[in-house]
Amino acid sequence: MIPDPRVYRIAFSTNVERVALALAHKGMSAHWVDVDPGDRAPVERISGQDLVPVLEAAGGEVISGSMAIVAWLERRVPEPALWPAGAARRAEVDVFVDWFDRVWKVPPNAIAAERERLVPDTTQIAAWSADLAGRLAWFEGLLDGRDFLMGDTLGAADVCAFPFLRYAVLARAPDDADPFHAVLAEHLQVTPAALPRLGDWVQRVDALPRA
Ligand SMILES: N[C@@H](CCC(=O)N[C@@H](CS)C(=O)NCC(=O)O)C(=O)O
Repeated sequence: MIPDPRVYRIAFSTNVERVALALAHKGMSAHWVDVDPGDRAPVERISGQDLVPVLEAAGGEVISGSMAIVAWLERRVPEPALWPAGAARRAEVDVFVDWFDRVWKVPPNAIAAERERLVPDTTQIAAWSADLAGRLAWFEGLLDGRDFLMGDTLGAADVCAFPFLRYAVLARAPDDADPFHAVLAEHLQVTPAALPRLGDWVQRVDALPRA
């Protein structure tokens, strides 16, 4: 086991929740550093960029990017594993993570940005929303015959996707004013009858601990 790292966070952050889930899975905690969303100076000083999460290891190593942090944790604390054994299965999970961050996240980010414009393009928003709705069935498919997205136990794919897909099922915290989360809540609609496995998976992952 390694010493608990220092992790910079802001409240309600989806990407921070990935790290909190992964740390707890490894039986670890964190020395959390709460950052003022309006003053990213401490994050910039330590990592050279202004997004959270940022992990600072006991030895001084600094990692930014939530899934880079989760992969770093996996290398330092291999058990209990978050990636499956075997190069082919591990690569499948890496492909999922890359798709999620580079493709799945595009429409909700685009909708959030469009809503900031003076006159949002509602046709374009509807198209992005349809992309999101259409992809929900893929998660339902991934959960056919297993409890987690890429296997029978919590893995990196679940850690990656849950903090975003949770908004399809779980209510937002009353004091969560993040406009990106409002987009997720509005545009990810899961009726339990239509996507029952996805709904159950959200509840299953939500019941797990966070660091
Ligand atoms: N690719 C980065 C994205 C990090 C990111 O977007 N973090 C958000 C919080 S979830 C952030 O710091 N946003 C800036 C802000 O809210 O002002 C990761 O995976 O960690």
